[in-house]
Amino acid sequence: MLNKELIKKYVSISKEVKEALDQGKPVVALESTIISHGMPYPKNAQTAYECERVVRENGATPAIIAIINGVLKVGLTDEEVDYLAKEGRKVAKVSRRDIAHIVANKLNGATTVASTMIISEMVGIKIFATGGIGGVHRGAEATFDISADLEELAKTNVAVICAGPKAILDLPKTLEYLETKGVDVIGVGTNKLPAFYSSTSNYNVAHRYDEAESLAHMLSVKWELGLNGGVLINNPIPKEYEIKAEVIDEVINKALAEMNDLGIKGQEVTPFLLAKVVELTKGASLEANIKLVLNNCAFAAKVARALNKDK
Ligand code: PSU
Ligand code: MN
Repeated sequence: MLNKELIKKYVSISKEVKEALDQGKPVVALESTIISHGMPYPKNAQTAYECERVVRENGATPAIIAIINGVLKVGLTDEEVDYLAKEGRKVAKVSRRDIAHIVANKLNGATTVASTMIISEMVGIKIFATGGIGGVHRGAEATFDISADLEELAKTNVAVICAGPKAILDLPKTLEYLETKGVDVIGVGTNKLPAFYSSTSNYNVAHRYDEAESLAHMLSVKWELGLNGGVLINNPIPKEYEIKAEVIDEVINKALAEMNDLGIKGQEVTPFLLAKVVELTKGASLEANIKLVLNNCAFAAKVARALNKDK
């Protein structure tokens, strides 16, 4: 955590989140790249509000994180959410490497999983819900495209609840990377790694947990033992909303081929592929994405509550 002086200097925590943190109540962090770069307007704004509602409904306080005019914001106003949603991909996508630049120059930025974890840790938030994380991209042996999210999971003490790495990535390579870095990969109610749009895949998670309570207890033990780093908690999309692997794989292969033809690289890769998959599925992937994020928000709130009780 940052000390009080530095929090004052760089961070602005909303009244609701500050009260919850001061009183030791459960808080769930939410990222903002998913708003600006992960979904189109106006579904992105609606989904952000829904996420906040679902976290509250499940007994925790939501804290959407972003950088506004160079200030690290924890808990956004509706106007700030609307701004990030409307501006979309014009807002800078901020990962670890970009934070100092955006803050020093008083700019705006949407935070990725990596930077949302960093800012969560600065203020003492342990639980973070999102849709999907970045990982090792297909073809990484040639491009070296490995998301900074994985490195962050290796060192920052925040548990990330997602629906699994999506099939735009190389799943087995992502798992190998996480294993090397000492990141536990949990399946919620499953031994198989969920694959974002699909509830399952052919790959095994490291450990399975069926309840928020036992999972929260494991997190307490990990951090009490000084085993720094995050945990990747993979919560499968509910079956009624999933898109079968065979269907989504074909779409992803088309999107990847188009990406390679256009020569898209670096930070643009993930937003391009997400938007392309939405277009090719005529919006079906977006609906699945929204459902799985809300499902993760509900589970994250339960884990945050259980973690507070376990202390
Ligand atoms: N996966 C999704 N939706 C998203 C992202 C990933 O299903 O919006 C975003 C997250 O913010 C994640 C980032 O941290 O993309 C990863 O980008 P990159 O692969 O460039 O590290
Ligand atoms: Mn990348």
